Amino acid sequence: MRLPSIGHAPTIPAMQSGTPPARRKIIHIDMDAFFASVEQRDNPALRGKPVAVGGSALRGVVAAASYEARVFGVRSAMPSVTAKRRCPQLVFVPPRFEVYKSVSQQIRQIFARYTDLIEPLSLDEAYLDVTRDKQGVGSAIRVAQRIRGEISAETGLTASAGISYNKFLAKIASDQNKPNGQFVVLPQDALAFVATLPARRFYGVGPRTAERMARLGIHTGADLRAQSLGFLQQHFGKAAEYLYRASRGEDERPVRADRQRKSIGGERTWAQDLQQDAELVAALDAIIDIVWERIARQSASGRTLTLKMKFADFQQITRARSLDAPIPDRASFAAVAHGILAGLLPVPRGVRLLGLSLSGLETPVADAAAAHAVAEPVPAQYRLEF
Ligand code: DCP
Ligand code: MG
Repeated sequence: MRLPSIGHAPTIPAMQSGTPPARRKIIHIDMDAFFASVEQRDNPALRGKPVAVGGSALRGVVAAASYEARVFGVRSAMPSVTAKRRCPQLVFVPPRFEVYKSVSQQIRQIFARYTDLIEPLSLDEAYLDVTRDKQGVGSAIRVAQRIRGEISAETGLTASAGISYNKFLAKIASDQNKPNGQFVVLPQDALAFVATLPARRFYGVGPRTAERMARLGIHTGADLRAQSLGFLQQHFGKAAEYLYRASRGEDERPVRADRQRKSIGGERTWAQDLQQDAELVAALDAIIDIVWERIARQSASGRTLTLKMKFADFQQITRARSLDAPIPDRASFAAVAHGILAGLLPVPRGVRLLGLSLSGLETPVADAAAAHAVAEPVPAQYRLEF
């Protein structure tokens, strides 16, 4: 056989072998009907019922739909009126972001038992590189099973997982056996798997691109793979290279741990534009209260404070000040904020929005490993068994 099976074979360049190179073991984890499942977990009266998280607080849009609601065609991002029409008995529940965030932290702690290479995509989704898992489990399939088991035991919620040798395939795979399932795309099966995928499932292919593809006779991964790079460039511009490679089961993007430490902040738009110095100083005090409360709650500390100001004509400016050491307390935080504002007074025209954010955050101890984790190259002779 010309193509040795993976596990016995060193990495073979894809172009020569026709089998994509397997250098990594990637898991994509995605919680099932996340917000809706949290609400059903915490309120037994909602279990078994069609539930939509959303409503007035999200301007009448469904953020998440329980699986019972999806049977009726209710989907996330759908206007609530449409959802209600499709499913008159639909129960709307307002979102509780603090709870979703804390569940998100819980699942990230579970991931961290197995790898430091964790790249969260949103509250309920992450890529993990488990080429070398911390527990020495050795099998990505087993790691995924264990993670899902621990999520279920510790949060009472279910997750689905996709397992493969790159991000593209792992992400698609996690949808394959949803909810509460997992699916592996082995290197030797990847081309056949990709060939059958509808073009829509490729990242970045929205309804409009899919339509254009259909007009060119491209409906599946196999159709995409049949095109030359030049043809794809001519029709899809910058996306061409990605489509060309993905349709061959290739995606070299590494899992990036802890991409960008987020800032903590807040802002407010006032009903009437503020112009007087005293009004602006008072408004800033209100923002300081809001933002410092958030900082204190998360025990965050950071060195850079940024003030954002949006004028009546929507022009926006930001001014930042960085200290040598983390801002130690509320009084210093307020002093720095007022110092920045003072430099902007008097304002040339009315101000509709003021915001503050703290960045340059110190890495929490629990995340220290992640901040430095990088995917190491895997030696060619490394046995990659999923
Ligand atoms: N979300 C949102 N607005 C959107 C999409 C999602 O607020 N337009 C929120 C609600 C979801 C959560 O993010 O519960 C996760 O999004 P997913 O796309 O993963 O959807 P679900 O987890 O709800 O469902 P699935 O089981 O398909 O993953
Ligand atoms: Mg999800």
